[in-house]
Amino acid sequence: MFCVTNILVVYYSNKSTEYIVNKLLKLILHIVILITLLNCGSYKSDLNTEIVGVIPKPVSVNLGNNQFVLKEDTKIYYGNGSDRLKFSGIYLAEYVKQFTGLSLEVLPLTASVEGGIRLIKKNIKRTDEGYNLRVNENFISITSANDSGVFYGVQTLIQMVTDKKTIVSCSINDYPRFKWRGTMLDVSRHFFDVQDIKRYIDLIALYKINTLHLHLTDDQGWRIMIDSWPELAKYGGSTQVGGGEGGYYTKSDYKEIVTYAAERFITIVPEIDMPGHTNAALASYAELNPDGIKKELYTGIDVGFSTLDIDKELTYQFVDDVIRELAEITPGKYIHIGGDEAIVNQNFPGGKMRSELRKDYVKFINRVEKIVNSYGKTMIGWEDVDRADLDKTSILQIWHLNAKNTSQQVILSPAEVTYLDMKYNDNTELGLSWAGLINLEKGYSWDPYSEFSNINEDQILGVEAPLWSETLTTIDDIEFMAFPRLAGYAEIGWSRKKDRIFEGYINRLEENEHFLEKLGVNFYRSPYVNRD
Ligand code: TNX
Repeated sequence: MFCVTNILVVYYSNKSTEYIVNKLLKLILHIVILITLLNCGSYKSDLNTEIVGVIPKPVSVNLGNNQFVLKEDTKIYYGNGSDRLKFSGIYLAEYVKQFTGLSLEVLPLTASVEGGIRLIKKNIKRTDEGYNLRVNENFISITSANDSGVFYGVQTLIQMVTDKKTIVSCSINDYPRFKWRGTMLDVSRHFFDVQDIKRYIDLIALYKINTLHLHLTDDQGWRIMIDSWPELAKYGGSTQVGGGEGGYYTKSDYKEIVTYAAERFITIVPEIDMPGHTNAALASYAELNPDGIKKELYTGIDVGFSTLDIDKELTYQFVDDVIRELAEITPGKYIHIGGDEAIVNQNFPGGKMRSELRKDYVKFINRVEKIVNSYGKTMIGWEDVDRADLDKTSILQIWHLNAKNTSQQVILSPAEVTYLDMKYNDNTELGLSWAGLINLEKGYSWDPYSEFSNINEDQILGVEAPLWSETLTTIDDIEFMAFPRLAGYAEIGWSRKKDRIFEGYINRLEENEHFLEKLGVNFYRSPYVNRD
């Protein structure tokens, strides 16, 4: 300002003092107005999404100054005669019914239609899962190039309805940052039945999560029927942590889960953990054991004591049978083979030492990868499998913040910030704390690119938050540990880095808690959220 004054003084030196002071005052006034306008602009755009209260935060929200009012005779129209759009229409109608009591009819869209809520698939600029949502006083429209985008637009609208019959007029353009937006559920340490899994799928779909990784086998239980090795599920699935009755999915249960998820644009990624974490299999078949003796079933929570016999040909026959049968009932392109914590013991049963194990481990993973590929699937393994000579298609699931360089594609699940089984604080009764406590701020305030700057951005497929179930026995327990943190991980996966501000997220969460309440979710009430 001092500089500007000097220049002006020189410029106007031949004018009267009064004239100069007037000019100066005007200039200052203009500058003040300009700064105020600029500030208002950025504040307003952030406020817009907070008013709308949607999680994950949409890319852009412009609010209008009227509203659409839902009435008993409001219709939902689906375009293109498409069953998938019809499904999205019915989905929306069910939530509107639950929240407002209104029963909206779902009908095909025709040229003569006026008003209503319209779900339309057509060529728009974006070709991914993005969508446009327009609300004005006459109609609501959701448009996308893909069925999935229409479904995501519907999820946004569902969050905007909650219990209101009026929806603020707005124009939302939205699209995801990452392709992989996932969560994992451990159904081995404790078994959760098909109903529980469906409930979890419904909840994660609302936050635009598109991948559910099921950790189907571990030391404590084998949870999927494999016809050629039936004792795996029948005996190996007959208990769980603490000694409960356990359980397993029949193939038809599994297919039901896969279909239910696919309708909601969620891919199921099945995991068979090997060569470690295999006690349930070793207890079911003596011949899988290095010493040929059946193990006892295990109901504790230790890790790192079990292994398949890497030297036996029968082991590879076993792996082939399991992967083949699983691939047959898994339409998604991925099979997760675990591979974690396989060489944690100094002494391998049979007396081999660690260095030799390392070679054995590499040999094992190399063969398993070929088996997975032979059934047309892409292999995923926990980061430990990077020791093998992996094919370039195989994907690593990173579970530590300080991950090494790799040339594979990666999914990020760093335990220190994404493990949903870590306690919120010292008083959280459920959960573990080996990777630290994870409160809402810690879980939210990290970014994939900055945190993993040693990995190229184009190698990062996305983010997945795992929920291990050593301490969880019911769907209520699952909900308590997953929500609201999972909403934050969904936002890390969907929203742009520059739009993610913790305070803004907490403001939206305040609104979103009403939504979770309406859905009867047993979510954790974090002290970050204002509930006055
Ligand atoms: C680590 S992360 C595990 C699991 C445990 C979990 C408990 C990883 C690949 N393995 O076996 O259940 O910690 O938080």
